[in-house]
Amino acid sequence: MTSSPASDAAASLLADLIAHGVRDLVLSPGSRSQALALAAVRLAATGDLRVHVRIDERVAGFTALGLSRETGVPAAVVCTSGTAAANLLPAAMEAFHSGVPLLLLTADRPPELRGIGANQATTQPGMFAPWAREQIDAPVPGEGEWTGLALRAVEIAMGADAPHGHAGVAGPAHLNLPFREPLSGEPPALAIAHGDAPIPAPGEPLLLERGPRTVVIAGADAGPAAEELAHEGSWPLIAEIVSGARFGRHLVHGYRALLRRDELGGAVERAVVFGHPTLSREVAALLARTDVDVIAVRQGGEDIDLNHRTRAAASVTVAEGAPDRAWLGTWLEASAAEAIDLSERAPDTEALASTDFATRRDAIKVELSAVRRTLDRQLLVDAVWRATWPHDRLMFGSSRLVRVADGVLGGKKVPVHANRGLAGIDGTIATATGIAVASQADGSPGVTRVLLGDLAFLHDVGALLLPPDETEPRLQVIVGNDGGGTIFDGLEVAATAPAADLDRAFYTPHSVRLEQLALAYGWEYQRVTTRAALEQVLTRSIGGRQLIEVPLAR
Ligand SMILES: Cc1ncc(C[n+]2csc(CCOP(=O)(O)OP(=O)(O)O)c2C)c(N)n1
Ligand SMILES: [Mg+2]
Repeated sequence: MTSSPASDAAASLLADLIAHGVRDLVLSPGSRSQALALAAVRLAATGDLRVHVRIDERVAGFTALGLSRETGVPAAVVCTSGTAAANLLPAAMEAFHSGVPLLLLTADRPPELRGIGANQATTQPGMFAPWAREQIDAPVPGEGEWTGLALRAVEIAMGADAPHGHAGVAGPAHLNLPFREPLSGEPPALAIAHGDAPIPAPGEPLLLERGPRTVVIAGADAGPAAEELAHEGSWPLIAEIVSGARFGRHLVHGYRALLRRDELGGAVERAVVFGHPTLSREVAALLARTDVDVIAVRQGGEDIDLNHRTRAAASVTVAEGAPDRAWLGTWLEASAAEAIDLSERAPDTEALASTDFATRRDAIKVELSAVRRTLDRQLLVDAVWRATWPHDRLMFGSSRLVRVADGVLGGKKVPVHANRGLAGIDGTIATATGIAVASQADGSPGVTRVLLGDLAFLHDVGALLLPPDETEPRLQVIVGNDGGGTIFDGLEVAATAPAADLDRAFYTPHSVRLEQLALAYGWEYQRVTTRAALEQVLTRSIGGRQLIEVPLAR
């Protein structure tokens, strides 16, 4: 075999990516990208890279997004030219808006084959332009150097040079890589130096004076920093279920109702926002108020500025001084009254063991009805929340369940993920497989649970296809199946559309047999209708992939 500039350049590029912290690469098959694919598989065999193969590039893109979400380091995704590359767009958009690092490596035809009707050739340079932090159309191997490309791409993906106040905000970077024949050849010898991804220095923290009546708001991907600030400032914490900050003593229950009250939400003078709030119109309304001083500690690619005078900050600290205990107290008192307890009462063991027949019979009846209680959305999200622990991961789809969970669940320090950058119903399962694989890579015993609706599930059904020779993700996909998109029943359209039109164009009914899908793709399947059965399924130790279907009333 003779050597090829394509293989040499591809192998050095991947070695450089590894040297700059990249650990995961998702690969979709194709001819033009063969040099990259062969180098990747070789690096996987030596343990230098984790390679995940997915035939559908949309699935590949979201899988990479999930890997990046979980590791905080950009995963690379490699595909061939043409529509293959276009399928990476949804994940690229989501990564940009949620501030997740991602490397898009698209193979391309060399320049002389572009724009002349050559097979599988289109305009790829700049194709992710509004969402890629930077795009580089590399020279053809042998004609120009690829040295420096890897470092540049990783730095950009990690948030270097991000515009106006976004230093440290991660996002996608696009390398368009043209290859000329021979597309592969003798694999070059490589020395791999493992390194860490360059983390850009954050900007100066903004000092928050004490005084204004303040709330801390944690939107999607806010992380523990929001809880820390609430603690430091003695301020109430409004934390969405997807924030990763729904815990701690300052957490407020039933925040939507509280924000509507004059003496609480109405009295707010300052709001410090972490992450990207998307789940309630009450928070959006607060952030749109021009009489509220809004400070956004943003972690995604677009500034929050709903009141057109929001200040962006890389981080914040609190000035010395006495906390406003009365303000915090009013919130926590109102919050306590809003807390919801969905747990079953503990069984009455005394009555169950009673020697009096009637007492025992009544106690058994109570127990049986509790065990047989059919599941509704609240009980479903509660059971999943209770079954999930810090070593687990929980991913929400953009179905109704995330809103129900946001409304009723209490505080718990659990790592939560959701694609709330654009709140798409696409890519949920693929993202979760990436999260699962990354979270268990270090031998961690946790389970990744995905809670989503039936349409979100069906949208990403292709993500059930996993290669037989890769590490099995420990994954429970829990589908609340209400036969279509019932979110629309509660939206404006339900009031304007005739019932039949609402059904056909929005609810979009289906009668897909999820069990058969699960079995076709080699997943274990369970259908559960009662709380007791669900608890049992959730807490049983699992070895691999499970689909859990929970029928829900429309
Ligand atoms: C990619 C994409 N397409 C369309 C939408 C609009 N959309 C939002 S929710 C939804 C229906 C979700 O249905 P399901 O997952 O069954 O959840 P349910 O509303 O029934 O709880 C749709 C189509 C979207 N958010 N993303
Ligand atoms: Mg549904």
